[in-house]
Amino acid sequence: MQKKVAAFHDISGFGRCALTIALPVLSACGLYCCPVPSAVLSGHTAYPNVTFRDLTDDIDDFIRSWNEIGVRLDGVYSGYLGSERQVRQVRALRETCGRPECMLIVDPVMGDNGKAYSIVSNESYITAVRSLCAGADIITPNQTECALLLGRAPTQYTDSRESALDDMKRLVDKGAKRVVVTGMSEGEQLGAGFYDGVTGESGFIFHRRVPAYFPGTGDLFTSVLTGALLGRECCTLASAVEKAANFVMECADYTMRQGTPNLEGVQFEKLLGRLIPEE
Ligand code: PXL
Repeated sequence: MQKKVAAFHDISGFGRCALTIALPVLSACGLYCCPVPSAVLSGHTAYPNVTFRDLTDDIDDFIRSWNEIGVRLDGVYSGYLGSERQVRQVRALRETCGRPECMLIVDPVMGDNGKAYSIVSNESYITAVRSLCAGADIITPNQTECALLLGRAPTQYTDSRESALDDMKRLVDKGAKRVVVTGMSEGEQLGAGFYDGVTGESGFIFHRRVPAYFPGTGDLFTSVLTGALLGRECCTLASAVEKAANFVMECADYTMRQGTPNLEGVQFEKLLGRLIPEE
């Protein structure tokens, strides 16, 4: 049976991120991706003066309608959330429309490169995201978000494996079952660490650093990770992290060679075929 995963993210008209990445990527991985649009923007927030329409008021009815239709989900994957109430709606979606084994994958989108996004303007938003992460099967913070989740300043992180593993264990102690930390640097390499609080397995995956910054790579990473874990070939956390990290690196490398503006995000379209599972 094909698995169904709800993608609870915004839709931004320009600049690849959120739903414009999650939908094609999860489909390529063979999943039926059902979007829950948290907000509609004209572009992602790295562009100036974008329009933003918050859809929080629609989501309770959206969930009620899915329940009536009989939607039963194998996964709920949340990313950029436009309001504190939406953080609670993610949990309500899983409780209402999830199968008992429904996997909750939370990307606690709150910032990058030591800076918090403007949505993280108050402590109660961070508190709500922490509580969502505490009930998640997998969380995928970058280093900045990891610091915010643990109550530190967004700049307070180091790239040492020891401190990253320590942070991941602390996030598991707070309730998340598995943690993947992205955006780690090691010499000339970039990579991710993972800690599985269920099996105790941990590790780090590093690859060549593409010397450019593109928005939306966190969304691409977690979409591929979700697709790998819930897709037909259903792999281990280590191999899912490796697949996601390599795919993001390949897309960034391809985009740099094409020379398109970094703010448009990475060109993943022509590489999507690599994600399609064999029949
Ligand atoms: O990539 C995360 C993201 C998602 N959605 C919106 C964003 C961002 C990051 O800036 O602005 C609207």
